[in-house]
Amino acid sequence: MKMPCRKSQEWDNSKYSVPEDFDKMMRQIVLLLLFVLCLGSFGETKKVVGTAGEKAVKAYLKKIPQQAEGFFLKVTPKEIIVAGRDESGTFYGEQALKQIQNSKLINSKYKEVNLLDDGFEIRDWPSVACRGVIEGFYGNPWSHLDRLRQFEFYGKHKLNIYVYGPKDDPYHRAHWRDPYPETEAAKLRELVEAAHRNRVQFVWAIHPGGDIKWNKQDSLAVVNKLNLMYGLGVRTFAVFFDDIGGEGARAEKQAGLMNYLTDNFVRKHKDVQPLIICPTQYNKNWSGGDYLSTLGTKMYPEVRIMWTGNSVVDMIDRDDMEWINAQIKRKAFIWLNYPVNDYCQSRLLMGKTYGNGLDIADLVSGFCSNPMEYAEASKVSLYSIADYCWNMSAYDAERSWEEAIEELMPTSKEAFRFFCENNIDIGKTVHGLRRDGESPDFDKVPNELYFSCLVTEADALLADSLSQPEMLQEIGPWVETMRVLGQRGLQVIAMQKALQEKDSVGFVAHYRAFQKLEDKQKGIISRNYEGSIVKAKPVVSGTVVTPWVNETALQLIKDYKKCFTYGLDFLPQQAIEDGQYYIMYEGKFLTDVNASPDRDGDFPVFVAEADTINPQRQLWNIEFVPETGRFKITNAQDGRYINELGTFWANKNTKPFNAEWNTYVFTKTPEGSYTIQCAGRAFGNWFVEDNRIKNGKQSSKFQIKKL
Ligand code: 14T
Repeated sequence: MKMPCRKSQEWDNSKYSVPEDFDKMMRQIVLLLLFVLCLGSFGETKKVVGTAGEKAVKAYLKKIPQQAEGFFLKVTPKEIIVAGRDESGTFYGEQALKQIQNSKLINSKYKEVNLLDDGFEIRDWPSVACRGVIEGFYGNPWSHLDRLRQFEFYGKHKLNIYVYGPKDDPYHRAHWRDPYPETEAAKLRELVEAAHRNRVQFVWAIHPGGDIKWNKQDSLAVVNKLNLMYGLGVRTFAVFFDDIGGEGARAEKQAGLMNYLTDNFVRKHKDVQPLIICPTQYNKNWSGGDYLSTLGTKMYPEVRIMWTGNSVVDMIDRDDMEWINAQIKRKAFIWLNYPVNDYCQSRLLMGKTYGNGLDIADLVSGFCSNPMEYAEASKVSLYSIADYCWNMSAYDAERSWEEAIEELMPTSKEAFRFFCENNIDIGKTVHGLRRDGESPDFDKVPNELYFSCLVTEADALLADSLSQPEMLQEIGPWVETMRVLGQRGLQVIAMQKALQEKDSVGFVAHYRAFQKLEDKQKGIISRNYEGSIVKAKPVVSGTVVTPWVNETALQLIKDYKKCFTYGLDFLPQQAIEDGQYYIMYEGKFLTDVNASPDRDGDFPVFVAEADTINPQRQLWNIEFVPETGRFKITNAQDGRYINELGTFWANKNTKPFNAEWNTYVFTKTPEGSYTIQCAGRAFGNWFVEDNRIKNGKQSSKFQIKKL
C-alpha cells in the first residue's frame, strides 16, 4: 500500500499524554532543565542513599514518610538524597530516581512533589500494602526466564508480591503432596532469591482441595510440603480451594486446616508471614449459605482471604469491598482476574486496565492481578496494576497504558500501540467481561487504509522483533494474524470494487485470494499447550474488524450470485438459496395458523392440507445471515421469525430477532431432504412431535420445497 498509517497525513493517531494544563507543563519543563543541569554537573553532586535509622540520612528523618515502603527523594544541582522508611522504601526511591532520569519528567504519580528554587523534593509511599501478581491461571505455566524477567519488572515498578499458583504445575495442585524433583526445586530456590532481590515477596501456594482428606495425615502432608518450600527460601504461603466441589469445599474444615497450619507451621517460624487462603466461594455470584461467614468467624483474623469480586472476572468498587469485608470480618485480598486469558485463549488482553474503583485502597489487604500465560504481553496491564496500587486516587488508566506501551516497545511504539488497540475486547464469554475501545479508528478512516495499516504495522513489529524478542515471540502469532486480517480486508475491498464495476472475473479471483488467506489464518496457532488447555487460534479485533471482514465477504457473495453465474463453483455453496419455501414433514405443511405480526408465544404446526385461501401462511422466507453464516426463517404472511424452540417469539421490543440464537444450519441429506440445527447460542436439532417443531438430540428430516 502507498500509505502506511504511521506516515499518513490523513490519519495522525499519535495522541500521547497531553498535559492537563499548560502551567503544569511549564513546571515540568523547568524541572527537566534543572535536572539535566544537575546531571551535567554531576561531578560536584553529592549523592546520599540510606534508610531511616542510618546516620547518612539522619538530617532528613522528618521528611521521610511514616508509611512502610515510603521514601524521600531530593534532587538539586548540589545533592541527590534518597532516604527510605525501610529498605524497600530506599529501593523504591532509587527506582523513582531512575525513572525520572529516563523520562525526564515528574508527573502526578508521586504523592507529594515540592518544587524548590533549584530542584525538587518528592515524598512518596504506596496506597496498597501488598501489590502484585498471582500466577494463577490454567494453561502453560510461565517459564523460568519469564519469571526472572517479571521480578525485575516488579522491582522497577514497585510491585512487592508474587503468588506462585499455576494450575498446571503438578506439585502445586494434582500432586500437591509430592516434593518437587531436585532440578525443579533448584529452579524455585533461584526464583525465590531473584524475587527477594527485587523486594518481591515470593508466596508459594498449595492447592490440596481436589482430594484432601480431613484427617491428621493430610494436615501433616501439607505442613510437610510447606516445610520443604521453606527450605527453598519461601517465607509466605497460600492455600487455594478454588474450582473444587465436594468434601474439599467445606468451610469449617478449610478454616480448621488454616488454623492448624498457623499453629503448627507459621508460628513455629519467626520469619513466616500470615497465610493467605483462596476460598471456594471466591466471588459473590458463587456465595451462598454460611460458607463465607464460617471462614470469617472460625479462621484466625490474620489469615488473608482472596476475592475476585461480584463474579469470577470482575472489576471491583467500594460497595463490593464493603460487602465482602463484612462477610469475612477482615479486608479481602483481591485476586483480579485480569488480564488472564485462559477462558478466552484466542484473544490477547492488551487494552487499558480500567474499571476498578479509585477509592478502595483502605478496604483491601492486598491487590493481585492474575495475568495471561503470555508473561511479556501481560506487562501492558501489569504496568497499570502497579500504578493503580501505588497511587490509587491519582491513577489514570489512559496515561498509564500509553506509558506502558512506550516502555515495553520503545523502538516501535506506534506499531505496538496499534497492535494493542486491535487486541482489546474478548467478545462474549462465560464470564461476561467486555472491554471498550477496540479498533477505535476503524470506520473513522477509509477501510482500505485501515486494512493496509494492519499489514504495515504488523510488518513493522515483525521487522523490529530483535529489539524485544521475548515480547515478539509471544505476540508473534497474533501479529501474523493481524497481518493476514489486513490482507483479507484488502481482498474484500477488491471484491467490492469488482462487483461495482460488474467485473465477475475479478470478483471471483479476489474471492479465491481471500480464501487462500483464510486457510493461511486457520493454520496459525498460538502455542502448543502442555497444560490443561488446548491450542488456540489467534483472533485479532474479534469484535470489530474480523466480523466486518467475514460478514462483508459473505454479503458480497450473496449479492454477486444475484447478478452473475460465472465462477459459481469457486464460491461457497449455500445449503439453500434465499427464497420462499414450504417446510414439510411427512407430506404435511408447516403452517402459521395464527398469522398476526404482533402475537408471540404461539407456534406453527404441521397441517395436512395445502392452504388455498391463505397460502402465505405456509410459506417461509429462508434467508442467509452473513453475521452468523446461518439461516433465518420467517413466515411469509406476518414476518414473524421462528425461535430455537420452534416457537414464534415476535415481540419486537422485548424479544427482538437475535442472530446468535435465531439462525439455523440446513444440512442436505443424500436423498435430498434436510435436517435443521441450532448452532449458535442454542444447541440441538429440530424434530417433530405433536405436529410441531421441538429442539432436542434426535433430528427429523424435512422436505424444503421451492414455491
Ligand atoms: F481462585 C480464583 F480466584 C480463580 O479465579 N480461579 C480460577 C483461575 O485459576 C482462572 O485463571 C480464572 C479465570 O479463568 O478463573 C478461575 O477458574 C475458573 C472459573 C470458572 F468459572 C475455571 C472454570 C470456571 F468455570
